[in-house]
Amino acid sequence: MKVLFVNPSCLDPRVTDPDALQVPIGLYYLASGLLDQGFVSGILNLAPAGPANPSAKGSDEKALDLFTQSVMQEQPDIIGFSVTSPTRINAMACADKARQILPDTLIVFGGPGATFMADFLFDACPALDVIVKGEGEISTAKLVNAAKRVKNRFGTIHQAQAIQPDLVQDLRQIPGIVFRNGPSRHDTGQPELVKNLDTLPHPSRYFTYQHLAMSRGCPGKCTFCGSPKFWGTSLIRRHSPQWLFEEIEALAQKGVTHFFISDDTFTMDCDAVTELCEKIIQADLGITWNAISRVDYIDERILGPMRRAGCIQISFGIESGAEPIKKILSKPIDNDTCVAAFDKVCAAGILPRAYFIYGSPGETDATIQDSIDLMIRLGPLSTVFYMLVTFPGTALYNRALRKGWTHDGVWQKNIEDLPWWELDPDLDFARVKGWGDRLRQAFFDHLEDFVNRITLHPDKASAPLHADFLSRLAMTFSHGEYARDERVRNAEQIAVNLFEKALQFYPCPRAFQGLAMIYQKQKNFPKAMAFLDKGLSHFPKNKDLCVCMGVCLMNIGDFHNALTYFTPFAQDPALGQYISICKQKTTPS
Ligand code: B12
Ligand code: SF4
Repeated sequence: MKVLFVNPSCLDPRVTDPDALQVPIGLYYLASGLLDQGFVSGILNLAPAGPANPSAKGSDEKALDLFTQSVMQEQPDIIGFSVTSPTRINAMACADKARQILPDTLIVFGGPGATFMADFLFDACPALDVIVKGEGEISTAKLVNAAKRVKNRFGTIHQAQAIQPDLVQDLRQIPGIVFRNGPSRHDTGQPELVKNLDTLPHPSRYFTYQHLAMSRGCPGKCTFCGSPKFWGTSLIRRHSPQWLFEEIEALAQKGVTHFFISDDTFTMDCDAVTELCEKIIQADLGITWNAISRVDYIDERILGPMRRAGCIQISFGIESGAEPIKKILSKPIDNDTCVAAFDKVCAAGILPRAYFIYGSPGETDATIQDSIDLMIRLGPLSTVFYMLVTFPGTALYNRALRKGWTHDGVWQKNIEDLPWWELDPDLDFARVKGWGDRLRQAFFDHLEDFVNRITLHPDKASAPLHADFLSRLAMTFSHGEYARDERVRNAEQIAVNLFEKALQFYPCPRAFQGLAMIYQKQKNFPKAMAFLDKGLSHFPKNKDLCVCMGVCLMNIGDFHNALTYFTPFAQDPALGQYISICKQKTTPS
C-alpha cells in the first residue's frame, strides 16, 4: 500500500516568502506514522513550483506537471492532499488529474481548508473520495488500514453507484471523516484525538525540516482565526519538553541550524518551555529559532532561558490598538499588556515582531490612529500588516454567512481568501488600502526611533547574546530586508550604529564583518581593514572575517597577502575564483 501526501501550491506566487513554501508539519507526522507501520509513504511539495505564470492568478500548470510526473512514477494507492483555503484550487486540479491517470486511487483531502469546506469540495471536485477532518493521525491510520483490507474496491467509491455495504461499514467506523458514497455523503463526526502527543513517531527519523510545534490548540478565541474550531480551546495538548528536544537535536544533527516553532501560543506553559530551553542550552546545539506567542502569556522568567537556547524572534498578534476592534476580533488584551510584553522581550535581546490587522468591522480613521499610537508605544523591530481576510471555520466567516454576505460557492472562484471589506457594506477597498498604507508609512517613519529606543538588560552574562542580537538586526539594515526597502531611511547609518553598539557589549564577529563590509562598499579599505584586524585579533580563524580581509587586500592590490587569508578555506568552491586570481597575479610571468 503506497500513500503519497501532497502539499499543493497556493494561488498567489509566494516566491519571495520561502517560509510559506514549506511542507505543513502535519504531513510529516502523518507520513512518519505510516512509515512506522510499514506502509510506503512520501511527501510531494508542490508549493515551490507555484503558479506557472506569476501574473496569471490561478495558473498552476507547473505544479500540475510536477504532480502528474510523480503520480505516473509512484503509482500511489492513496493520495492525500493537505488543503488550506489558498491551496484548494491546485489540490482540486491535481485530484482531477490523478483520477484520470489512476482511476482506482483513493483521493483524500485533509487540513484546515478541507475540514471546513467539505460540502463545497465534494461538490466542486468529483475526484475527491474522503475528507479527514481536524487532527489527522488516528483517522488516517484507520483509513489506510481499511483501504489495505479492501484494496481494489475503493475504485467504486467515486463512481456514481453506491459502494458496497461492507465497505461503508468499514468507513463508518472511522471517526472524523466525510466520505462519498455515490450521490450521497457520510459524515462520521468528530475525529479521535491523540491523547498523548509523545506517542507519535518522531518525523525526524524520516524527514529533515524546520517547522516544529510543541502544542496543539490555543487558549484564544479570535474571530478571524481557524485554530479555535480546528483544534478546540478546552483541550490543549503538548509534547513533553524531552520529546521536542529529541526532535530538535535529531534535526540539528542532520544540519538544521534554524527552526520555526509554530505553536499558536508557544509560551503558554512556562515550566515546559523552560525545561525545553534548559535541555537545548545543556546540549549546546548552536541553533537559532523563532516562536509565536501572545502578549498575555509572556512571563519574564522564561525569556532568559529562551534567548540562551537560541530564540531570536517572537511574533505577536497585536491586531489593533482600538478597544472596539479588539472586541470584534475577540482579542481583549489591553494596550499596556502589549507594551509590557514588547519591552520585556526586547530587553532580553529577542526581536519582538508585531502583526497588525486592518480593515476590520467597524474600522475607521480613528481606530487606525489607535493602532498607530499603540505601534509607536510598542516599538516593534519587525511588523506584518494584514488586511482582514476570512476563511471557513472562523467566527467571522460564519457571521458573514448569517448576514447573507457570502456563501460557500465563492470558493469556486480563483480567490485565495475573502477580504472582509468585500463583504462588509460599511467598508470599501480604497479606504482599507489607505489604512494599510498609513500603518506601513507610520512604521517606516518611526523605525529609526524604535531602533534607538532598544534598551537591553544590563547584566554582564547576557553581553555576548546582546551583541549577537544587535549585530543580527544591523545586518537586516546593511544587507537584509531593510537594506533593500526604499521606505527605510538612513538604513546604512542605522546599521553602523547597531554594529558599534553591539561591539560595546562584546566582540562579535558579525559586527566586525558588518562594519568592514559597509566601509568596503564605500571603498574605504583602510577603515574596513582596521575593523577586520580587530575582529581577527579576537577570532583569528573566523572564515567570514578572513574572506572579507582577503577581498579588501585584493582591492588594494595586495594579492600575496590576500592569498594567505583565502588558503585555509581553499576547499570552499566559492573561493576558487578569488584564489586563482591571486595566484595569477602573484606568479611571475
Ligand atoms: C505555522 C503556520 C504557518 C507557517 C508554516 C506552515 C507550515 N508549512 O508548516 C507559515 C508561516 C508558512 C504559514 C503560512 C500560511 N498560513 Co498558516 N498556519 C500555521 C499554523 C499557525 C500552524 C500549522 C501547524 O503546524 N499545525 C500543526 C500541525 C500538526 O497540524 P497541520 O499541519 O494542520 O496537520 C494536521 C491536520 O491539519 C491534518 N492534516 C493536514 N494535512 C492533511 C492531509 C491529509 C491527507 C490528511 C488526511 C490530514 C491532514 O492532520 C495533521 C496532523 O494532525 C496554523 C494554525 C494552526 N494552529 O493550525 C496556520 C494556518 C494553517 N495558516 C493559515 C493561513 C491562512 C496561512 C497563509 C495563507 C497566510 C498568508 N496569508 O500568507 C499562508 C499560506 C500557507 C499555505 N500553503 O496555504 C490558516 C489556514 C486557514 C484555512 N482555512 O485555510 C491557519 C489555520 C491559521 C488561520 N488563520 O486560521 N502558516
Ligand atoms: S489568532 Fe492566535 S491567539 Fe487568536 S485564536 Fe488564533 S492562534 Fe490563538
